[in-house]
Amino acid sequence: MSDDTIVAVSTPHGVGGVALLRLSGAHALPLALQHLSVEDLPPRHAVYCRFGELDDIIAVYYPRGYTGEPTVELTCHGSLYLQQALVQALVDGGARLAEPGEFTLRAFRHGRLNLSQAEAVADLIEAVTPQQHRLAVSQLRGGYAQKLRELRQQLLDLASLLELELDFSQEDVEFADRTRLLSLVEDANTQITALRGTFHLGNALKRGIPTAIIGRPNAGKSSLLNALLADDRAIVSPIAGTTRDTVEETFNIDGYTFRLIDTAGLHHTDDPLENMGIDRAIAAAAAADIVLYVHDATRPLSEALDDMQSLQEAGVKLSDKHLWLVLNKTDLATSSGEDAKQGIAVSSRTGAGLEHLRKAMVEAVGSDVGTASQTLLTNARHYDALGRSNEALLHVAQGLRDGIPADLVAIDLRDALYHLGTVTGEVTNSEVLGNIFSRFCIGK
Ligand SMILES: Nc1nc2c(ncn2[C@@H]2O[C@H](COP(=O)(O)OP(=O)(O)OP(=O)(O)O)[C@@H](O)[C@H]2O)c(=O)[nH]1
Ligand SMILES: [Mg+2]
Repeated sequence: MSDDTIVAVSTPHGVGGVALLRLSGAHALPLALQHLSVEDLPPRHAVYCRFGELDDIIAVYYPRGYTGEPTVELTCHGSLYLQQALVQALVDGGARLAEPGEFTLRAFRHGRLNLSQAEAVADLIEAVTPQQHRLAVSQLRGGYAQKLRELRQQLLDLASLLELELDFSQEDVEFADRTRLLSLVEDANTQITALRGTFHLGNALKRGIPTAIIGRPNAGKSSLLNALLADDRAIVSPIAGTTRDTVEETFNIDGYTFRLIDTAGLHHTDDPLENMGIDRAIAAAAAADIVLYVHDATRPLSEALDDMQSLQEAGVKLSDKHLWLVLNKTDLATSSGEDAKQGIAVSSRTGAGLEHLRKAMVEAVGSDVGTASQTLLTNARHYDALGRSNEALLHVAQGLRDGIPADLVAIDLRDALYHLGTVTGEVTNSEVLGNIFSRFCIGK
């Protein structure tokens, strides 16, 4: 591990009222003092002083800062010139420019954060909605990491007992209670499966709830997209078949992010290009959590019902989704009372009914979140690692039931422990660390 002292600007790149430079490492304090108009910096006190001839600044020294190392934070005026000049002066004095995420990497190496918490820091910085923020904070506060660590420890104890038996292989002893091991493995698997089950929702909340807008050509799908976004995002025209490819855009309502996907109109055609678009529309509906089926209210409702039927036949499980029939163009046609009961009546042109639709979308997600467990898995790397450990544990359980030799069971158990450990960072390798910390910006 390097004991370099690293430096970077931690505020966003650009001009600001002020900018914050962070200097971290064994020599942070003497390196900073080389340039400051004061003799010393008392720990954790804001000191107003001069940085060379460059600027009047505020300096704060932390014996154990965010990184777990001596850290000096310098707040200067926010011009790009000053930011550059201060960093350069510190580099000339012996500091090194920090790599992306290196401050957080050091925090992890010094045990200030576990790996899933370090990842949560990245999520926290990226959060733009209250929901994304809440998820990141829950992970940062420990979330499921603690639970996984306990689970891993119990399994680790049993793995050690199992491996001890191998040293006595001549003597036919069993240190590890097989019944207890099996029930622990099964319990671990249940917990891991439950946690993995929250990933779909967790990920949707983080990246935007996939919401497909489908329907016949000219029904007003693109108009609805534009109306919901309050933006001219997609081309709208009276020509049927205007939208050929899928058009995606995210927007936020009440703290939730939705990923709206406008699609090509569903109909039978020989045009290969149009058919490609229709295939994409069906795929979008299949992958969506919410499907808005847009129906032109001036047309017979049977068209919509036929389409739902075709979608089911194409393998889209509509029953798994929040599916709404959106009766559009109600400014032209007052749909019969019966029709209106079956769907949400809107007009993309006048905006009528859109508020009702937005509310329904938020309520649907809210109810999903309400029924989900407290901790939601939002991290694809964790999802993958837990899947691998799940698989290995299934082998362990099977092996125990079949009474296969301890050394074989131990191999699967070690495999499961390895993957569990990668989530919280008890097990690391440089590839995993590289992937995680390269997501950060410089200065974090
Ligand atoms: N009066 C009225 N016209 C609408 C409404 N919504 C859409 N239209 C019109 O209907 C026509 C088709 O609208 P689009 O949004 O392009 O329809 P689409 O479903 O995306 O059509 P394709 O991309 O061809 O599948 C346009 O001329 C729109 O102006 C509405 O609520 N009221
Ligand atoms: Mg369109």
